[in-house]
Amino acid sequence: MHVMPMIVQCRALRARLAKVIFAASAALCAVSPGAALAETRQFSMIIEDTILKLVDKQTFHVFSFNGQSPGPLFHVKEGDDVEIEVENQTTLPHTIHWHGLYQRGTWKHDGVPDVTQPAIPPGETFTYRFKAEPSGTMWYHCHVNVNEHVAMRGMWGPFIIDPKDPPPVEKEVTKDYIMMFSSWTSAWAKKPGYGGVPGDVPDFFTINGKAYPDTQPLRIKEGDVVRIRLIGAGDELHSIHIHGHLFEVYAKDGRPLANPYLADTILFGPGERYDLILRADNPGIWMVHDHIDKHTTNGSSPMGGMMTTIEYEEIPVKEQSFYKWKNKEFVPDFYYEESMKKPLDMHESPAFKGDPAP
Ligand SMILES: [Cu+2]
Repeated sequence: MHVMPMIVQCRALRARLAKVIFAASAALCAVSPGAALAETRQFSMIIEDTILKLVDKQTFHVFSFNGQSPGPLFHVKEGDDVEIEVENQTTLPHTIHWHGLYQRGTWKHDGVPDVTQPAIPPGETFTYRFKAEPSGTMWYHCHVNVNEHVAMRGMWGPFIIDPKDPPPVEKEVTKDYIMMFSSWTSAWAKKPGYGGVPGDVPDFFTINGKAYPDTQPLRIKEGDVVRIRLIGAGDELHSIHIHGHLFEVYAKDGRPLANPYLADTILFGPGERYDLILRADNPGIWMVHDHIDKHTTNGSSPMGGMMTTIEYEEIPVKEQSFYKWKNKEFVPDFYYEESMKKPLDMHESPAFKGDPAP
C-alpha cells in the first residue's frame, strides 16, 4: 500500500536533486559564453494502466506515461545528452522508440523489441541514453505490438528539440501548439492486450487524446505568429483544414523545407510530422478540422472527433449566441502551449491525466 508512494517520492527527490545539479552546471556554463556545452538532462517516466476519457462517456484503457496520455512533453536542445528512466508498472512488456532521433552510436537505445533490446518486462526499468539530434518536432511511442499499443493504447508523446541556431522565422513565433492525432476502436476499449487488427473499425478520433466537443480552442490574437506542430500518432491519414487563413508549411519531420509553401489543407499519415506557421491576421472564430469526414464523428454521432476552433481574443466569444463553445470551460496547455513557454525540461500536463485502472 505504501510502497508505491515511496518509490514515487524517491523518484521525485532524485529528479529534483538532478535539476539542482543541472541548474548549477548551467550557471557555470553561463559564465563562459560561447562554450555552448551540451547539457545532460535526466528524466523518469512510469508506464501505468490508466482509464482515459476520450469524450462524453467513451473511456479507453490506455498504457499511460506518468498517468497521462498523450505523454509528458520532452523539450530539450539540440546536442543535449538525454537520459530517460522508464519503469514498466503494467502487466505487459513495452519499449520506447524515440521517433526521428539519429541515435548515432546509441542504436541499442532506439527502443525496438527484439531488434535493439529485449522488451522491458512488467515491473522492470530501462534507462535510455542518447544525444538529442536532429532538431525539430519529434515524438516517442511504444514499439511493442504497435498495432495495439500505439494504435489504441495512447502510448505516445511529443519530443521537441530546439535547434542550436534557430532560423529567423522560429524566433518570430509567439504561440507554439502541438497536436497529436489518433483513432480508436471502441470495441477494444476495455480489453488491454487485444485489438489493433485488420477488420477493426475505428469509431473515435482524437486530438491530444480528446474528441470534439472535449477538445480545446486555440486562443490567439491578431499579430501572433503561430506554430502548429501536427503529429500523426495513430493509424490513419488526416487532411487538416484551417479556415480563414493560409499557413506556411514550414517543416516536415522536423526539417525546415527548402521551399516552404502556402496551403489551407495539409494531408499527412501515420508517423509524419508537419510544422505550420500561421500569421494571425483575420480576427474571428475559425474552424479547424480533419477533412476526412468520418474523422469528425464520435461513434455513430456526427460533429465530433478531430475538430477544434481558433478563437481570436478580439472576438467576444460569450456574445456569439450560436457558438457551441460560448460557455466552455477553457483548459490551458491542452496543446502544450504553456509548457512550450517554460524552461527546457520534461513537462506534465493535468489536461491529459486519466484515472488509475482498477
Ligand atoms: Cu507497449
